[in-house]
Amino acid sequence: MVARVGDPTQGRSVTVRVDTFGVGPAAYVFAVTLAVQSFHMLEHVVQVLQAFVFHILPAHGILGSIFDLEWVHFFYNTDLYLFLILGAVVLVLERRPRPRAGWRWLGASLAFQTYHEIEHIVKIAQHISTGIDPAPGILGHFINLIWLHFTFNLIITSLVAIAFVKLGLHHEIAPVARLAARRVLRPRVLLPTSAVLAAGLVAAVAVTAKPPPTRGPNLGCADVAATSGLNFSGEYGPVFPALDAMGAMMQRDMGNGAAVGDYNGDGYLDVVLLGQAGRHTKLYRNDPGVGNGRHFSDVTNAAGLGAVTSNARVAQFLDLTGSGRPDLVIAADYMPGGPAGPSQIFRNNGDGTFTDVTAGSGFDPTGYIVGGMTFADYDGSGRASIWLSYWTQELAGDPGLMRIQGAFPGHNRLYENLGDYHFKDVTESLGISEYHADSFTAVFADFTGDGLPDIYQANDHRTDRFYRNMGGGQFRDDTTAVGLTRAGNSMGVATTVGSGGRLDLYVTNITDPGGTFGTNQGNTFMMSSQDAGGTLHFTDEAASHGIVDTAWGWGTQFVDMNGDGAPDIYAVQGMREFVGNGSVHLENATSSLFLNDGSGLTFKRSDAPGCQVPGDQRALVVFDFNRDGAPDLLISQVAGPPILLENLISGRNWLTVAATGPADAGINARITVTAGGRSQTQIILAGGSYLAGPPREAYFGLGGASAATVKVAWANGETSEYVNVPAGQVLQAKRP
Ligand SMILES: [Ca+2]
Ligand SMILES: [Ca+2]
Ligand SMILES: [Ca+2]
Ligand SMILES: [Ca+2]
Repeated sequence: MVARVGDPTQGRSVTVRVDTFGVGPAAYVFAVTLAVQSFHMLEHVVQVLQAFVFHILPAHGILGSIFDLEWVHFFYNTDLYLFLILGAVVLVLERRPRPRAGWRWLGASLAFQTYHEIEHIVKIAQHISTGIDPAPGILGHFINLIWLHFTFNLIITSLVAIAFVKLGLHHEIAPVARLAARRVLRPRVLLPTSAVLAAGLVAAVAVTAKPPPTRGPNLGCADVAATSGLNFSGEYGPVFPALDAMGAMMQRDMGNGAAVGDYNGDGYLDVVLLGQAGRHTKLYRNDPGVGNGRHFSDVTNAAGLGAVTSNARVAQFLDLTGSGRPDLVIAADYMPGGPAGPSQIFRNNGDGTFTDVTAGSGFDPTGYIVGGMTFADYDGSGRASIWLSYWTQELAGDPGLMRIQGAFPGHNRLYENLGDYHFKDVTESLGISEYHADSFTAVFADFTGDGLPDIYQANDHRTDRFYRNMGGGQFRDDTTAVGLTRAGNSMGVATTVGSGGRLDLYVTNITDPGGTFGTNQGNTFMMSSQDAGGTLHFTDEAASHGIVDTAWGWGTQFVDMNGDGAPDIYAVQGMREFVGNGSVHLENATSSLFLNDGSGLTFKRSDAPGCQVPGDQRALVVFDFNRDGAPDLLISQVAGPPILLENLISGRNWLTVAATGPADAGINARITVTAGGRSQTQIILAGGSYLAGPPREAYFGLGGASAATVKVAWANGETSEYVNVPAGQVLQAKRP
């Protein structure tokens, strides 16, 4: 029907197409707008329920569980914006009299939604350029994003609804609505419609309310630290008396690590958790538990470790002398006259006890804060030497200087292992200047492919450094040559074997989009390449892989959590005392699990129940504590208990390869497992992550394959091969 309508006071009229009920297009546009926005509002109710009732973070709403959440937000809001503009245009074209109040409410809706749209344009730009999810937009720097989204949408929904009514459009649409209601409310329509809606709601709830993690075919994690006997409480201890308030906070909060190794040779990995000054470092023996479970027994005193009350930062189980038994090396913050004892070396006596052999060993590091400890046979002696790194509170921007005087004493050191528990500080003869800045984790492995382990040193406030092993006990600072130019906040380091068999690095940093803390440059994924002349080069590709943001990141490791043969990434986070209420992003952060899409090009944050957990986390050690093949995660916390995330996935095929041999010959062994037409390579490190003492074994998910071929290229150049190795076991690869 075509009707002539118009404003009689203007003395003119226009033609508007209205339908049989006399309803103009504007009314339909606004009705559809409100319907879509009502669903949008429901999404935000679901998101609030997920976050604050079910404690699922990041809360994804309904469509966000299927699509990229940032794009879902962006499209919803852009749709709403376009609908509102369209509605306003159609209203103008209709030139029918509308109450002024209606136009005012419509104006308010448009103004508010314009700002809302600006926020989402900023958010999507942040998301695209940095990969941050959720990107904070503008106000998200200051207010919890979930409540912000909810409030914005509540306001805009209300404004549009009021405008709809004030414009009188609800009167126009009422006859259609009544007719529709009469048709729909008939039993033969109503019943199936209700059934469909109810099914939809149930489906939405099923998506939202994830069941608690249970053992089964889908990935899930459960913290079993307390129930498995790891009754450790990481408590604050006294700090060095001379420290100012900031220095004291740093020393309290940099974290205390964890180490894993089978000290008693029963095939199960035992755990050392490190304490602060005056608090006990503890050894937990991995014993049989109820059923097929495991139980950690505190054997600290029985093992002769009861007197370890240093401010112990990082430890490793390591066979220093070739006895065939892992000794224990503990690096501690230490200065003569300080509140606690020095770093220590404990000989494994082979009867379940350790003896302190530090005195006269030459292992006498002083300084604080110990930021990392790693081992490698750098000089072909057949023994693993010790690289120690120190964080010295050097905050001034001064990248040109090699020698920098920080507020704390200490500099990075190399202790050569002379055998028989004797060491020599050879730092000054390495050919690289003593580096004195803010060093954290180091990786001591062969990056260049010449068989000589090099050193990648992650640094806070300055560029990471790369020391190339030139042979003959000499290193060369190739930092600039390999392209390390960024001064960020590097802390933890994970390694993976990338293209060409070279090591790539994932380095955790501080990501705080509000800019309050750290440089906010995000994590780096340093992909290595090598030119024809063998020159190594690193390029950061974190953004394109979707792995920039793990909040205030610390320990990290590549680990195939879902057993599909593609290495995933786990990273822990925290800095609670220092952050306080200063950053919504950091306060709400959890640990991160990024699942590999199988190509290695894209990682997507996992929403597997129980696998991403809150806390004030520091060290991460990956190990299979219960020998079901699925790697589990040990996480130390500051001023809190450890977390032991048991990997609950079952029904997958796994193979564990333990690399052993005289004097921990497995360090830097390159293990390649081929199964089902797919090859995976891992390198055994004695270091990496952050404040971590990892076991000398690697965990391989075999997907559907039931057997594998295993090749081991040992650090000394020898090789071993094992064919037709059935899945579901620990292969003890021993260097010949
Ligand atoms: Ca054991
Ligand atoms: Ca090398
Ligand atoms: Ca995987
Ligand atoms: Ca396990």
